[in-house]
Amino acid sequence: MSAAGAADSGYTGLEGFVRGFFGRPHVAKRVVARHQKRQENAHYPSRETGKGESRKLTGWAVLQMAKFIHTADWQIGMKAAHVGAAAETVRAQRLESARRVVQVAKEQNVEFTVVAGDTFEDNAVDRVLVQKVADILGSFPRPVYIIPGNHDPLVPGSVWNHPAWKSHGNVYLLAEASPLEIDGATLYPSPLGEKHSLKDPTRWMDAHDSKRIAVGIAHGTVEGVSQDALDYPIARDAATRAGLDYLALGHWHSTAMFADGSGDTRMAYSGTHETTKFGERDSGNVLLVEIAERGRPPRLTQIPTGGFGWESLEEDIREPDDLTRIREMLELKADPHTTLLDLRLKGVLHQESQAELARISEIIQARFLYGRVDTSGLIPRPDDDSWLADVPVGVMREVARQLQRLSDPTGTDDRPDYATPEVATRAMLELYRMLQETKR
Ligand SMILES: [Mn+2]
Repeated sequence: MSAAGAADSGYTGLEGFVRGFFGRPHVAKRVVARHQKRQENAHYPSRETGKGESRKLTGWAVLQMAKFIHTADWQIGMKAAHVGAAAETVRAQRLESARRVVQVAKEQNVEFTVVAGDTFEDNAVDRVLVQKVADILGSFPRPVYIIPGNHDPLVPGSVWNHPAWKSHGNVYLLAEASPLEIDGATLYPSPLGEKHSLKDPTRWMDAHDSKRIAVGIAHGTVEGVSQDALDYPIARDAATRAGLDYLALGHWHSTAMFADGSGDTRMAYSGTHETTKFGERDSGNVLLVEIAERGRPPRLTQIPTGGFGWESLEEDIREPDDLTRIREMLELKADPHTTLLDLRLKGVLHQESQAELARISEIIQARFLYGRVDTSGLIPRPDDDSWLADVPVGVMREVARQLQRLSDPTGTDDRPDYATPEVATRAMLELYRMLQETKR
């Protein structure tokens, strides 16, 4: 692209002005072309330009690039039965975080927002929720582009047939797998029409000849993500293969970015905007996507939107002190009222620790949004040494007998330096725990 040429001379009016501003003729031409196109298309989703010449100039400058929020997997209407009495709060929070996504989009002053599938848990969700989601998306002053995912596929009677989607002029359901020119970019959406498929939803996308910024939107599983069965498989090089500047993905709940051979990241999962369960790492985010111009690698910024923290803790109990340490740690936790806790204890439970265990349970129930304590991995410490009689004869029995002898603080004969009564007692309890586990 040469900057000079016969066509560059004699600019007049708008084009000359823009050219002067940018100092780059090809950019000026593009900006003007887009501006004119916008004038021609009354239905074209347009940006608020504000008042005054300088605001308008800002608007033109922004036209060279695409800046948008990528979100997915809101799973509105999720039952959340796994968190018992907290389920209602957890469900409400998914809407609250959806409002936060719109807030982030406003704060970042993005051109548009993309929802890459599974906005709803399924097509049977309460229609009041459909209206609520439409209203939340409608509160964003610029376009929102949505594709149906495998949870809410585009089928007769789906959530997408609801009149709520006519409530707001800025919300666009992308129902066709074909390129769509929008302000500043061309979208390549891949709406889903069934729950499962072995087809790569990005296969049809081809933006190689496009002069405009090309953004794909798809829902499926990128090759290499662990899964039980193939489900809407997406090639790992899908974005590069299709000539896209960026491929916005949905389906997996953790934020994940996929770099191509040259180290540029042109495809990513935004992850769910609000964590859905324990063990879902790096979720509760949206991605801010900024593409400076066609061909340039996008700049991705992960922005947290989640309201609740889901913490999984697994703790080994060896001494009564261990439970005290855990209680103190829980008492110091910041924001327990927005934290869901999954505490798994394993090891040996000493008789004198019952009270501490009860305290832990009380603190969790009183302060945390939700908590569960799994004590099935705790084995009560034996009352006496009668269990030793059950130890299989042989090496095990010999080890148990030696440990029993060394755990007696009054016995001092031929004790190695490291084998203090405490160490021997711990080892004996460990042996006891292992034997109890093999009996289960
Ligand atoms: Mn999905």
